[in-house]
Amino acid sequence: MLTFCSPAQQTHAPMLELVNGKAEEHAETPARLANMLAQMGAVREPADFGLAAIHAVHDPAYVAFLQTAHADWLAAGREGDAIGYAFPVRGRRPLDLERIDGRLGQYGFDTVTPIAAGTWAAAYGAAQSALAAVEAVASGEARHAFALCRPPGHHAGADYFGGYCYLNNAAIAARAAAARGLGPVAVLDVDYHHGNGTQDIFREDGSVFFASIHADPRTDFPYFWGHADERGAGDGEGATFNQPLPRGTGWQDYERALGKALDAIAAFGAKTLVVSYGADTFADDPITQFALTTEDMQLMGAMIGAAGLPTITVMEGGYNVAALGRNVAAFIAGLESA
Ligand code: SP5
Ligand code: ZN
Repeated sequence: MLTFCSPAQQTHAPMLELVNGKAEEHAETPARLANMLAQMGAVREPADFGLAAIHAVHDPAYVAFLQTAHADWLAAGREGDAIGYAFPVRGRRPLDLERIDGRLGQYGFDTVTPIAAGTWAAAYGAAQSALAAVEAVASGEARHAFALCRPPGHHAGADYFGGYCYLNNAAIAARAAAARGLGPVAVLDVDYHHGNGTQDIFREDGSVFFASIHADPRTDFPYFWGHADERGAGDGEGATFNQPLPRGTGWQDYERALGKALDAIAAFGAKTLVVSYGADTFADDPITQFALTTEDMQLMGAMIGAAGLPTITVMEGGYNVAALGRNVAAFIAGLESA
């Protein structure tokens, strides 16, 4: 598998996340990527494709906020990572705030996504890895390409960060792929958590299909998105397909849902598939509650490969660090076996 990763991606090292009333060690660590790289053969460094493809998805004011947020935090006399503590409820008017705490609240939706000194450089590098994977497929160099993105992206919207995500690598890849003539594009999100950012970005865009299989938001993060009745809006009505599954779901039920997602993607007429792959569906993941095995990751990859579409896979979650590389390798082996 042609695989991309930027060294800049390791400069993001958030210290803590505020969760369940406690400050805990952050789950999205540089060790995750190190473990994946140890299981991967040669990995290529992406070229720099610039900001244009990022601005095709994200509000430039939000991108500018990300670029300076940590420096603004330090300038306000703080130390460590930037974390907001005041968030506007839905429907509050957008304000052009100056104070870093107001800006963190305006652009963020949780307390588990700190902005550290290296966050912007890493998020930018991850987006470039996703764009390099698109370019490899668009140029005909590869049928399948994999971007070892970190930080992940699928919880980030056009103008917000959250869920350990800052730039939406899958959405950036999907838009870039369409612009390179690879459309119609479908995004298949198999991370344990709902890809709320991707859904929001394409909610009213009927040219990109979004299918997600995830833990029921009634019990799991991100809570406010991912319910089965969210089906898109306007021109995008019917181009969003959510399948929330209960905690404890194993391969048998997962496979059925994946079959339905792939059927819907075929019915949409997708020519290219962007996969948001999270290994946090793994039974022994420390922060989630599905029951897939490493062998199931291979079956998942094989089913996706059997859809017969060129794929651009971007890495999302997966927090069992010791098993992460093995799970990714199994998924890739399955994808390539089809
Ligand atoms: C990309 C992705 O998988 N994001 C997931 C974000 C979910 N975070 C919610 C908080 C979960 C509890 N964190 C446990 C902390 C362990 N130190
Ligand atoms: Zn996840």
